[in-house]
Amino acid sequence: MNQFKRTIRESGGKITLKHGPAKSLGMDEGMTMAYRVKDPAMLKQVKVGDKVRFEAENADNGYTVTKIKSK
Ligand SMILES: [Cu+2]
Repeated sequence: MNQFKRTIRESGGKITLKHGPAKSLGMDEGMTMAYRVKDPAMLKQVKVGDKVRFEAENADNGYTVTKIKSK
């Protein structure tokens, strides 16, 4: 979990999420990956280790989280 926290702090504007299959994003299997966030303030809405619900889009500059909140 500490490692996850470090990821959020150091990589500026990115968050690493472990998620299940997301067919709408072309991800047929679960994975752990870094996403950009649409607004850096979104990173303050969740804490390391939280279970979250999120929405993401496959944007020109990479997969980007558009909504996120702790469960
Ligand atoms: Cu993914």
